[in-house]
Amino acid sequence: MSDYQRIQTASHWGVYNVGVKDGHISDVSPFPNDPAPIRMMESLPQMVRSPLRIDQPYVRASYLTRKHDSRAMRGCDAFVPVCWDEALDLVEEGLRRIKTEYGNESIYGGSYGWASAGRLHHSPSVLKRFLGQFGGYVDKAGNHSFGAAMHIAPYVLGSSDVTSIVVPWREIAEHTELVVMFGGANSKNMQIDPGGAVMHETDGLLGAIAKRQVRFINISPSRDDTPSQIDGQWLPIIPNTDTVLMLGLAYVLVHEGRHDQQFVDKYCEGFAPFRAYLLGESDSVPKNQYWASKICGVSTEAITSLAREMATKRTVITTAWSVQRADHGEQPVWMTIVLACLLGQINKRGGGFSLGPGGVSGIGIERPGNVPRPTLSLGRNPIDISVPVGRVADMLLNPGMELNYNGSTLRMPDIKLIYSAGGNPFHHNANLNRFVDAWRRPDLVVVHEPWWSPPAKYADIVLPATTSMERNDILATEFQRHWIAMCQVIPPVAQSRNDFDIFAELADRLGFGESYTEGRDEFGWLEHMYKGARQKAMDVGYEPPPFEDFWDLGMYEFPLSVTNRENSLLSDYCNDPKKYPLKTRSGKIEIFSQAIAEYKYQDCPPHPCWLEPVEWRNSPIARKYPIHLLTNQPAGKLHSQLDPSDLSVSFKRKGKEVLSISPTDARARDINTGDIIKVFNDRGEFLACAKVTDNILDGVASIPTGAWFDPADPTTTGTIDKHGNPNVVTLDIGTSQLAQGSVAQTALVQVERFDGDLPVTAFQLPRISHRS
Ligand SMILES: Nc1nc2c(c(=O)[nH]1)N[C@H]1C(S)=C(S)[C@@H](COP(=O)(O)OP(=O)(O)OC[C@H]3O[C@@H](n4cnc5c(=O)[nH]c(N)nc54)[C@H](O)[C@@H]3O)O[C@H]1N2
Ligand SMILES: Nc1nc2c(c(=O)[nH]1)N[C@H]1C(S)=C(S)[C@@H](COP(=O)(O)OP(=O)(O)OC[C@H]3O[C@@H](n4cnc5c(=O)[nH]c(N)nc54)[C@H](O)[C@@H]3O)O[C@H]1N2
Ligand SMILES: [Mo]
Repeated sequence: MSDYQRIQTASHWGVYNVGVKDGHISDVSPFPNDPAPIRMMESLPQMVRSPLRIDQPYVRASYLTRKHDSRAMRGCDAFVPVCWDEALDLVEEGLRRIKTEYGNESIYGGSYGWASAGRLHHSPSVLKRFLGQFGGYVDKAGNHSFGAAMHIAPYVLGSSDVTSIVVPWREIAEHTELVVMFGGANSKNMQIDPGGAVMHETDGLLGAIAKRQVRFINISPSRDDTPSQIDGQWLPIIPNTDTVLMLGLAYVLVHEGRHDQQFVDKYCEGFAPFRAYLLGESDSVPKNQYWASKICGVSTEAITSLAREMATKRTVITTAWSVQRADHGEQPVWMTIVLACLLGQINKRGGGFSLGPGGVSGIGIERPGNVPRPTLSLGRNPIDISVPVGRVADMLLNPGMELNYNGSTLRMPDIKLIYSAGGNPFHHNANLNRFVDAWRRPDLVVVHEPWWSPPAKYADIVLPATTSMERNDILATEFQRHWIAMCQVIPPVAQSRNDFDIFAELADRLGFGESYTEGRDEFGWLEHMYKGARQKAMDVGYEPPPFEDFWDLGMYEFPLSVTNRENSLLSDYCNDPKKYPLKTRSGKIEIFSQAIAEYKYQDCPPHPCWLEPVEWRNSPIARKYPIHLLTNQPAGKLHSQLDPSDLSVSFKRKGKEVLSISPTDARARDINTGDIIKVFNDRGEFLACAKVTDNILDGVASIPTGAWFDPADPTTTGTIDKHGNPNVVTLDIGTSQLAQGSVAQTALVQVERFDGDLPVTAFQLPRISHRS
């Protein structure tokens, strides 16, 4: 008799059922309610028993004998298998010593990363709960996704919640005539949601939009950024010059008197100094269509006619997060808002602006309001230091350095211990060769990972973590209207343990086990978290069932009818600006910010401006490195997660990531589709496989991120990456002193054909050495 069960679990890329027969995964099927399930759901069931799973704790060989004197060996050493007790002894000893000698401000627990879905077993959260109770840790500030937007928006709109300030797709389907997309809205990105996509609804909504023949203009260096359902117009633009095009459009509107002066007078602060800049009264440079065209590469006719069309049609302006992930990334965000104000449609249905629609699945989807989430309390962090996520290498390399950041000065702490769980620093950080040097500075690096991914290989002590399929949890995210029961599908693989339980044992050893667990086990916590959220939900009129019923049913769907959320921040303000002033200094939308003026930042002036990026087509260094490299999100995986899965590998060629390059640029370099190529600048070099396509602008190349870091010779820094990890060439400066955001999309490179091949070894196990 065979025993078969179907068990529901979930991931960032969807809810799915796993068939388990005689203890083995036999099949995977999508969540029946999901209108457009995606293939990525097959990848985790496939990877869960991969030979790359870390089967037990390991310690870097020379750490065992020489401790931190051997830190330069991080990433190139063998690993010694040890039992859990010995591994935890070493972690405990390291934590105690470093706390005693250097204090908690020497512990970095910022651990950026998407980890996996689920509210209890979210590894960066359990890490923070643990380190907070241990006396505190240095945290991260901002994010890689929309770091510039979330820092500039409070000054302009009085809120950092940029993901909520969008015109819903349904409203676009019903009311909008024209969508002007800076950076497009690439369908591949709508597969996932942070914490879990449940309903992939954008597909259907974009289908409805396509039927109504709303006009879409994709302003991007890449034609592929038009959503797949939409037959849009491609208006190619030179990377990092979106602000220029927006200024050119604004100029035409103002110069021709087509802007909405009444809207500006009523709702905006500080138009006069911006107008003087726009018209060239303050610097003798009118930002007209002729000026703009020369810089951004869009013709003067196209700029003029687009501005006129925008003024006559119900228009939504959208700006992808990628556009602000660039030097001076605050400016295109600010300028998007100003341009929408000039059109005066923010208070009209189907008009206005969106920051990052389509960045993930749930953005722009109607959601009920006030949906609470079951959460694990992080507790207090007694150390009040947070370092911007893109400045981690600066922190590790330059303790004591002073960094101007958002109106204050941050003194970089002296980090002795990095504790990382749920992120891949060798994916999310830029300028990886410099980052590897930085990572080799602290005394101790502890990593929890399910797989032998780059962070595991670059650790001193590696503790094997379970995946979401090996534990019980609850999916609840801000972008979806469901709570989903995530049920354990299989027992923990090999000796892996839940991150939560690893920290519970460490807390016990360190004397605060009771306060860390509060006496609860996994189901105790799930029930506790659920009950707290259920009470909040009932207080505002929802009726989620008691925990046992929820778990049996497997889900609760919040009805849309209770309090449907519209673009509430701006609609409330526009309906009644006196009653609902914005939380900006003036209470209005700020075209000029006195607060920013007081900072006197050259790289972030008090109104939106064109500031040249450090690297772009017209920089002096473009003579040596003439290709602007764009590094977008991968279609077949989430960042670096599941990179070895069949789906992810199917997007590679010759085992390497695929770089798109224009026919003109390819011809000049004698490159054909399928050739192995070398991409390089002064920061580093990587191999990729070429795809020659006229979907990309001349002078631009594009490669998806996520290839596991694979340096040819890890014993030194700076050797060629064999796999196509573009972060060996990206730049690790901040967008400006204001946001200090990441600038991944600002990088110039040269591309040439590479004769021969260096096979990828990123998916091999590290060297394992056994003690005699
Ligand atoms: N060049 C360039 N670089 C970029 C970007 C770009 O546009 N260009 N984009 C940036 C952006 S927006 C982001 S958000 C970042 C993303 O960067 P990250 O979020 O760091 O990337 P992930 O690959 O999702 O890393 C998650 C890691 O957690 C591990 N993991 C998964 N589940 C668990 C678990 O339960 N427990 C533990 N302990 N570990 C787990 C996975 O194996 C994986 O190694 O990358 C950034 N990097
Ligand atoms: N499948 C999948 N989906 C994902 C992710 C993933 O890893 N895999 N990651 C998720 C995460 S964490 C995030 S933050 C979002 C990111 O969402 P986005 O930032 O919107 O996504 P990207 O793919 O980085 O960039 C979108 C496009 O912007 C264009 N672009 C780049 N630079 C410029 C520029 O200067 N000007 C203009 N006009 N266009 C430019 C590029 O052609 C690129 O294809 O995606 C999310 N979605
Ligand atoms: Mo992101």
